[in-house]
Amino acid sequence: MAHLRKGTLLGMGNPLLDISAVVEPEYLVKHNLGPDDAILAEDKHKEIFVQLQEKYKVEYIAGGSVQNSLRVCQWIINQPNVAVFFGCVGEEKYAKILQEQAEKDGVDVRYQKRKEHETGKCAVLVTGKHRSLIADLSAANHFSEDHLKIEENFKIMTNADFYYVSGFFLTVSPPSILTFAKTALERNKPFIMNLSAPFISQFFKERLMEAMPYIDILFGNETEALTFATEQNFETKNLKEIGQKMTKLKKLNSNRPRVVVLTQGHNPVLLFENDTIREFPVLELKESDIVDTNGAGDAFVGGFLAQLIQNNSYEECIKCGICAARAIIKRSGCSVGGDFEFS
Ligand code: 26A
Repeated sequence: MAHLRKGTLLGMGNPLLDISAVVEPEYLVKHNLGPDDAILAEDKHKEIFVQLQEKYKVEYIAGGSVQNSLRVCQWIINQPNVAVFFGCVGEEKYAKILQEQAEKDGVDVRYQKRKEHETGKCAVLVTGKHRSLIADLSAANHFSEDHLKIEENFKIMTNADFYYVSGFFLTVSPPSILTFAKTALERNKPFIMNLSAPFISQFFKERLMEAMPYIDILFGNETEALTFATEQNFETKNLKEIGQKMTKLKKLNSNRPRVVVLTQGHNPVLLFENDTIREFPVLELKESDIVDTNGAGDAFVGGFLAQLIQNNSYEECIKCGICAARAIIKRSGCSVGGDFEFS
């Protein structure tokens, strides 16, 4: 593999500690949760965090969508500090655990720290192949744009070649996202985003559409794409039409077309570029190989980015994304380690 420069890829998002447990489907019903939700915790969800730790066998795993993707990307390229991460944590032991984990996996972590807030956490309720995510952002929600103005961070930001932010982060700091987006545009570098969850397209629509003209590469899964289409009055439920319409939304950097990548579980991944649609098959995993699907989407992005930052073709990016997602589904949460086999 070619040598990659440190700081090539810069990501920004919510660093979260995942508290994961297998629960019975009735537990989801009781709390009015869907099997594949990804939501922000409200007061009524606070008891879930207590109950999980008291009544279930929990695992504590480094999480947070963008941080997961960067850890997977680092795992694949296997050269430390090519990916840098910005996000906000507290100052207790959970912040240390997250930082140590991400650094062990090779990510150059540059956290903003807020000692008056706890590090964010995410309840991961696993039922069979499904996982329901309830995020209590806490410190992550207090990320501020000041972090990007610190000289060292500013240097990192103005030297990166690829910029990646989750849609989730639209709930936290839209000004920071726009700063990333504008920096990418000025420097003619790809600005990459993820729809992250249906609630982003529903309840953070204006913020999402403010970022949209800057987006060079957009990721989403089928439910996120369908929700986006409904919210934008696309008047179609056909994923192929939706993806094409997404590529045609206003775009500021005319040097390259917007590329849209839509995943749909074990159905083919769709790649939209100019007026072409390409489909990439996904081999369904054996039931017995599935541990949990927590982090599968993030791993897909991590695998994709690992090839993209080496300037490999989109075909290669998607194949590596599929391979990374498969590997993560066979493990608990988004945990990396050992050799990555790209076949
Ligand atoms: C703002 N929200 C809801 C979130 C998240 C999130 N990461 C950032 N912001 N909700 C869940 N996650 C993370 O998604 C991963 C699985 O894709 C979880 O921490 C989990 O590791």
